[in-house]
Amino acid sequence: MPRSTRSICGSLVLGVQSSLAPARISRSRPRFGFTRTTVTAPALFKSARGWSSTSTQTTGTGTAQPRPQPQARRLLFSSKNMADVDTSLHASTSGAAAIYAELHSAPHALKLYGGWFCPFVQRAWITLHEKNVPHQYIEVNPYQKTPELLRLNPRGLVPTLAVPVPETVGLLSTGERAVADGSGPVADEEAEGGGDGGGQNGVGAGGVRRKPLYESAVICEYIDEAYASSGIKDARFGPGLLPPLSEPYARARCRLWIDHINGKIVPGFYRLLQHTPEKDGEYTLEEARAGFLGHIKTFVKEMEGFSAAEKDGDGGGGDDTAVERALDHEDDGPWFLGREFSLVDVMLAPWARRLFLIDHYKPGGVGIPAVGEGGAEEAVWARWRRWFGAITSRESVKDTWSDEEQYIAAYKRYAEDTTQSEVAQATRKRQRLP
Ligand SMILES: N[C@@H](CCC(=O)N[C@@H](CS)C(=O)NCC(=O)O)C(=O)O
Repeated sequence: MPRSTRSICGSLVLGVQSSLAPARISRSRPRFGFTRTTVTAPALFKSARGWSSTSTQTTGTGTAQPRPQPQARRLLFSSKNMADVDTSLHASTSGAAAIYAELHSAPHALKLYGGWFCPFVQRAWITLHEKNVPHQYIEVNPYQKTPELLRLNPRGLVPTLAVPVPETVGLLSTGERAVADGSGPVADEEAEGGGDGGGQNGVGAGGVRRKPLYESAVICEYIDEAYASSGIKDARFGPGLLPPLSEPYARARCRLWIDHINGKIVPGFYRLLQHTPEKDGEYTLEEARAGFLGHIKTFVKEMEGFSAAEKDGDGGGGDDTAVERALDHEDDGPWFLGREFSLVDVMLAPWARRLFLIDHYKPGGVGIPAVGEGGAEEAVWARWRRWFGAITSRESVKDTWSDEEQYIAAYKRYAEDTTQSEVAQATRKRQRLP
């Protein structure tokens, strides 16, 4: 049976607006024709320490940028000499993501340290949303490499998850136990002004111990396993995002295609986005685009509803019957596994959502053909469009998405290949992504 889509944010928007007493939600039409939604509430600006977003300046892109406070300026040149294009990123979420972040801004034993712009973070955020897991979202700028972030994650990357340690649960009262297993809010050390939950093996003043976890794919699997509902009477958390343990092959196959996303599609995305004319001697934009589209097509042919007969052909066949067959699976659901939404969909969602950046910045765009223009591969692209439409309409994806103009400003440094992010450096050197 298809799973019902839960809307956490959608159903809470009105409540949020009224509960944010000082909040103001305004809309304006900026450049690029996108509608900008800005939520202005002190609580929203819980950003990296030493980074006060209440003081802003306007850049050439028309995007309000935080003016670094003295402490932040020192940090700019501390652990890693990151380019200004990285350290001066917009400091906080906006649009729907700002509302979702505000809903999860109260201190909680389970903490997600993230950056609004980061697709790896969005994976973890989508998973928390899908599973309906209570947590605290803390916005940080990973290019600042604060001691707090490095203490939790020596790689200095987001997402980083601070996980309540189960061993302490037995020491807690019933209410605190609910908190430590992530099912309720906590008045812990955050209320005293603490920030990182005690770091590795640290004990907060509230007595909750936490351990860090990082790597988005690992975090998502952890959340899925740790917050599994234990039966029909315990439906606190959303459905599992991998096939059941009784289907080991199906689980392994999901991991196989997650590996394809991580090892082929995601690197192909950055290779295409970071292409500049100066690189033509090394590889052309056309080659980068063809490589990326090739990885997408390989993936689409593995989707449920793309038949074996079509897979055998070079692209599914462009004749009307093949296209109809590819589209004739409406009832089977649009997801990689058909009706079941899974971690495979989660893993690709953030980059699918960011494809418009390639259209925005690169001549010729992503190159995915419009309806009816896929030629011999129309059936493949028809199946892709069905998945793409579904994933970009999914509540968890929409609720963790900031205003598009903010992404356009943030990804300019990738499009111009000026960022010193670890992902970009690895892409330049054709190394495995961090
Ligand atoms: N493999 C990591 C990659 C995470 C990652 O690269 N995050 C970026 C933000 S999108 C980051 O923290 N960059 C900081 C840096 O490059 O120094 C994961 O899947 O979590």
